[in-house]
Amino acid sequence: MTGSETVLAELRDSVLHLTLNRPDKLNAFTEEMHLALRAGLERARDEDTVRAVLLTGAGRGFCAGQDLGDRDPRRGGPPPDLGRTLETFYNPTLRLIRDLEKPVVCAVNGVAAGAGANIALACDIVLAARSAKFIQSFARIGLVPDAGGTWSLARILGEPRAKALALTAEPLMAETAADWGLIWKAVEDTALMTEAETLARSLAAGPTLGLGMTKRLIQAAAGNSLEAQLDLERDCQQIAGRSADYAEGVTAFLEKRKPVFRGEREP
Ligand code: LHQ
Repeated sequence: MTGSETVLAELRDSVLHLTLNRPDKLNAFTEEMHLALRAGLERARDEDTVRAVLLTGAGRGFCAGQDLGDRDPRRGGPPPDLGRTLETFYNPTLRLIRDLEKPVVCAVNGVAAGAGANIALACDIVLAARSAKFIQSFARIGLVPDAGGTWSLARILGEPRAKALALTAEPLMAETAADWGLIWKAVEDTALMTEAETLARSLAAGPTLGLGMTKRLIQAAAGNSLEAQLDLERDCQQIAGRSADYAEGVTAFLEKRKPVFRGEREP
């Protein structure tokens, strides 16, 4: 196990497990924690031995967003520059998750509030414990949703549900989030980690180059015309078709056996 105490990092079966670890504060973000999570994601980006990421939280919560004790207004002084906080701490993390060409599984083990909810929603496959809830809590404290929340909520849910969640800050239970297509699925609390680990392990044993480009393609789709997307699919497939994992996948199919993918990042 490596990483600062506020984010635990452990590589097992090619899956980098990143666990937000301030359970007594429902894993609310401090600056130290931001940097530790970023270091974990950069490791996932840079090390070929990492072929998938599993993000979760320690204790009864997933993440309660920014640590509100960090900027106690009762201490006085000039108001904080939260735009700078976002640019310095949150936005790099969001970009790392989205740009990482490896699958990122998120196991939402309990409440996910504020930026904590939106970091979860930025991940590629989100599983949540049935008891978990997602709260766009920003309206309760006079802020706007951040960490990509307005982007993902509007895109995934459409304006009516996105606006209602953000304007009311009402909790959304995991099962409804799954019914609405906001997450992949809600699972029994006791089954969450086993199911998330099995999924992450199986993705980590997959054709990493192809999976990474699949993620890139799907993310590009909303901003592309059909023409542009067809071009991008062609270019990615050309690369995938030259990979050792493609040759192995076809050979294994013809030999009626399970493929053994090596997950090389270059064809
Ligand atoms: C917390 C927190 C927390 C500190 C629970 N901070 N201690 C970006 C740019 C820069 C600045 C501003 O923000 C942002 C993005 C954001 O994320 S803004 C949104 C920030 N988050 C929130 O507003 C959520 C605040 N938390 C809550 O509403 C509740 O704690 C929820 C609904 C998450 C959970 O409620 P409960 O299950 O009833 O737990 P609790 O409230 O009793 O919390 C347990 C402990 O965790 C407690 O500490 P204590 O020492 O009293 O036991 C809380 O104070 C602490 N905690 N969230 N964000």
